[in-house]
Amino acid sequence: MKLVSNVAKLNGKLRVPGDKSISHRSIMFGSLAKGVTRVRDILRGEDVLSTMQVFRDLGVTIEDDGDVVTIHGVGFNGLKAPQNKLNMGNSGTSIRLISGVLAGQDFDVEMFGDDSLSKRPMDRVTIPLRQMGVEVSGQTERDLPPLKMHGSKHLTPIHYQLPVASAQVKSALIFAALQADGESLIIEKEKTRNHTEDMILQFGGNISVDGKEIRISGGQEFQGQDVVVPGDISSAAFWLVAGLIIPNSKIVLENVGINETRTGILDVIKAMGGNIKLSQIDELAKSATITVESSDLQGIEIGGDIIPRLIDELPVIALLATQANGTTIIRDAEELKVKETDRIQVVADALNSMGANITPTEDGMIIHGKTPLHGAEINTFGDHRIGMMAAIAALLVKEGQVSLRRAEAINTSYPSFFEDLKGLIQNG
Ligand code: SPQ
Repeated sequence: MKLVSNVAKLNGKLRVPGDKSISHRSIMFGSLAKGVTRVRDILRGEDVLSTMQVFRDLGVTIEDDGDVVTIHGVGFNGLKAPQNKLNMGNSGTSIRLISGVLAGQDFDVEMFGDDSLSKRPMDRVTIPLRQMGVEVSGQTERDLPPLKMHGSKHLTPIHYQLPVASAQVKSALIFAALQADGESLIIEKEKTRNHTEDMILQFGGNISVDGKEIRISGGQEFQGQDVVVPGDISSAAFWLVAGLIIPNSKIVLENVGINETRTGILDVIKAMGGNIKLSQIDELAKSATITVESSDLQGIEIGGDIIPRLIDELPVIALLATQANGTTIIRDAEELKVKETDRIQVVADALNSMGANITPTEDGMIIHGKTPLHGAEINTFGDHRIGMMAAIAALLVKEGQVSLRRAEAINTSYPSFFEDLKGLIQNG
């Protein structure tokens, strides 16, 4: 696919699609609750559709009239053994969180995914789940998918210190702990996105969170709820960066989720001197309107406990840094290596092939700023965030053409990405 380049400015107002993490979890909690759950503004990206299909395969009735998704919950005891292997597509969130759900089910399942998911380590969830009494096996010593699993109705509660900062591992263990015989203690390495914990409370359950320590008791029941999904800050990130780096631009993003475990990118933009404003802040819905304008930016150091708060935004933050004054150093982000691609290497290769000056490191990148970008052929390797980062980078290009291979990966999290881009260019 040929990407649009050399745009004069971007201008306009838009609403990004619903938050992917919250959309997945709304289907999971809706299925595990008793009664009906109605979800508005859900993301209809391929990852979330995978989660929806898996719960249908597990015997849950889920209807979608194009506006509201209605889930007829069956409770933890109402899931049925699937007739087929469960297809998780490209979605790490689906396979890891659903492993936690199925840990408490006394039937055989097999879970598989696409070429990218088949390279991602599942041992981070299988090791603690085995300790709880689950039979599970994957490929190689890292337990790559496909995973074969047989859960148990008598799971042992777990006391577990997470060796990685991962909301997916935490959430998988919370789902398993909810079905265990007693209280579990899960201790995070760093605080990560807390949508699972928030949703337990929203669905009428109990969970105690004290800093990085999470206590959760088994045998809880949830009641169906009405859920409204805010816009995804990880999708908004592409427009935030575009508005900052394309001259004479102003972009207004309405109804963006601003849960504090996800807003690291806003802190980074402020620290770099970006012109960014929040308005219409809704404390209850944890959402706001965010406005950005083109800015003169300064390189900074990004590391430590902010990393989990912006982990998915680092590819586009790297692009931002190529246009800042001075050098930006990203560290403590080794988790990027086990995403849909090795995002340290793939981001550095893609942007360097366009003329950037990025040195990949073991746990991040060193990015020298103020580098003009030129045309190149970029491959997403099946990673949606690489595709969208390349499409924003292309907007700056004055010489040559940027073409994108495997652009369809973008449908994973943002099917209307190119329509939204067109709107901002036409108003620009
Ligand atoms: O679902 P998937 O493929 O793992 O999605 C990604 C993404 O970029 O969309 C990561 F590649 O987001 C993860 C995120 O990195 C979604 C997520 C969640 O919803 O719990 C948590 C993070 O992953 P992790 O491994 O840090 O727990």
